[in-house]
Amino acid sequence: MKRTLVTAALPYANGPVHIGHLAGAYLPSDIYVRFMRAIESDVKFICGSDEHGVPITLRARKEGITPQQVVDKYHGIIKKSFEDFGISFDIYHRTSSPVHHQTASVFFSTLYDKKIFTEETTEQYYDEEAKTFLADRYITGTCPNCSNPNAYGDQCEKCGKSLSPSELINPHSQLSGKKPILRQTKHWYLPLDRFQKEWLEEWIKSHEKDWKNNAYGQCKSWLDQGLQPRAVTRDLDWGVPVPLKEAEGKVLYVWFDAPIGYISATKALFENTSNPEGWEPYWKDKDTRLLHFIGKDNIVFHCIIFPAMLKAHGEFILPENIPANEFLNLEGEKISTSRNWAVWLNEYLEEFPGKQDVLRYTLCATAPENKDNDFTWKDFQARNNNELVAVLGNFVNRTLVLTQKYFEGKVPSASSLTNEDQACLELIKESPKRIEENILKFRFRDALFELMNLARAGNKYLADQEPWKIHATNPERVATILSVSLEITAALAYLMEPFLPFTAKKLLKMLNISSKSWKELIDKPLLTKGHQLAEASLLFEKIEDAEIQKQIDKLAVSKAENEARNNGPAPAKDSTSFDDFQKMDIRVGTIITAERVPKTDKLLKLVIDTGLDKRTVVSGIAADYKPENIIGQQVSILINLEPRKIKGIESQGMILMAENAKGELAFVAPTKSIENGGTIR
Ligand code: B3M
Ligand code: ZN
Repeated sequence: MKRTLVTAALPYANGPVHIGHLAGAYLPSDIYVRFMRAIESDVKFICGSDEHGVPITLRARKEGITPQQVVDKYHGIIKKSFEDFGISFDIYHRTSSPVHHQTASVFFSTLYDKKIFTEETTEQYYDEEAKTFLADRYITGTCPNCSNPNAYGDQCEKCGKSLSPSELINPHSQLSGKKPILRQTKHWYLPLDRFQKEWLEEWIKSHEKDWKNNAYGQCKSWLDQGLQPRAVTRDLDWGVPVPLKEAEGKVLYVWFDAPIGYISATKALFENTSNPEGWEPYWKDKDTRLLHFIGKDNIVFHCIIFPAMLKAHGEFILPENIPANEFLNLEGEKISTSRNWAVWLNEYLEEFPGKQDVLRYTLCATAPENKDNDFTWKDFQARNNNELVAVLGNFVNRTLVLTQKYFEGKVPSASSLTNEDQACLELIKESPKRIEENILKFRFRDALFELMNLARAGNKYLADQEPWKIHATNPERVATILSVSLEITAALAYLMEPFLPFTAKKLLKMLNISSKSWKELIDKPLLTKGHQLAEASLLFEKIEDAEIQKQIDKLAVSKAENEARNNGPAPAKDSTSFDDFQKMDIRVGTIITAERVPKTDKLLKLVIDTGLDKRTVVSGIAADYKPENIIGQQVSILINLEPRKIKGIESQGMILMAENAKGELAFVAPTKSIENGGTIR
């Protein structure tokens, strides 16, 4: 293989990253790349923040800041988490950068000039109040497939079906909450239907054997249903502007620009070097292997849509493989940002400082490679205590401490070798091959298992040979045993690097050696006789029950908070006396005039006939009711509330409203007509 370009999915810069992200795309790709570097293969590792798309603009609205402020904030947090966990990108770029805007814009123009796109004017949902079209997540409604009432315009997160806004039942705007109207707008489409017949179907079928089942299976089902033209532009104001005069106010669809982000990041990597064109072979030379590491929710974009774009463009190679992982659950439940059901990488490091490798180890050992998998804190603890501490750490520590004790930390020389000694030395030569074979097939769990197998073999060897028992009688044999153990230790230091880079560094330092190409591990001994080792310290520490319980309790709090927020009604208030209740004078009234209070979103000025008088009330119901629709509506009005000035208007009372958890309001009115002035008690 001449050259490899590895990409990891660009995370949306709308929140920090959690263990599901790490296990899905970033840890496997990092292990792969570190391995490639260890065998001295030409590899570049590309990632960056995906800074466009509706999730970002929605987040900005929610936090009351601009989209740029959102992406600046989260780009920094995400970048730091990746660095902290040793995810060794050659570049972590961002799609709000000028290089990216330019690259994406030119990419679109190239396809446009080649007359690839079809153009279509269709009716799209439009929010009259917010004066904007409602793309993707700006619109929600009921899923036609599973009846989930909170499906998005682009996807139902409950059943996973990909949707278009027009398929939603009872759609409403995320901006105003209103039912949107249909309005005409023109967009540009990638003719996937045409590509399917011309080459795409055949190309995907040619990968039946080498792609993982999830990627191949999802593609197959899309192809079986027949691909449809796909719009690559949107009516939004955040994104890469469509470079056409007639497309003012439109931007590229985020899934059109984001994968181009891989290209612009590769460009940026070479930008200020002596070889600014150096990026091109990584994207254009057919001897380059392009690999996209992703989570399963991104499969169609990387297996169908992006390859279609690359091929249509004409200058680029297509991906060779798309190693997609399934999902990682947490304590038996789907990881969820909105429910705060996650282990955030930044928070993990606060609670377990210096223990990046423990998480890397656990996530690799339980990686959701072929099916969804579960992360539990108990398993995390067990993997640390029973595997990292008791096997790997214990073996290394005993070897180093005994060498210090018996040989003043100098590597002793081996004399005649027993079968057991030889078996260990054989395994040292076998292990890199077995690890390599698994990594190249994207089987990272198996690769890690082979690494631990070597540690396990070393641990058993030492326990069986018991050098501490024969030191007085047979020092020569002890020298041999420790020299074999040290060879295993050195091999572990090199071989663990892709998986446990922080520990590898520590161990290399203790062994007083520097890292080495794996090619050199095969023939020569790794340590020379008489080599002086440095001071030893423990590689791993036991994690106590109390630390784990703290994490479990933290999740229990998230769960309780969610239940209170989502499912249950507000908790009951303290009791009140009947007398206090009797003090309130609540009457039936009728709205006789209604108008909006200028310069406010929510307020209406109402005049109510209370049967006793006609009085003015200012009420915060404008999001739910239009003034012209509520004239004549009977209401319940608290008439003896002290008058208050609201926006300069004296409000003489308060009308009663029912409210649900989403904040939607409804009048509380008699179910048959009662004269104005009737009492409510
Ligand atoms: N940002 C979706 C995601 O984070 C998207 C990936 C883009 S990769 C080009 O799942
Ligand atoms: Zn659904």
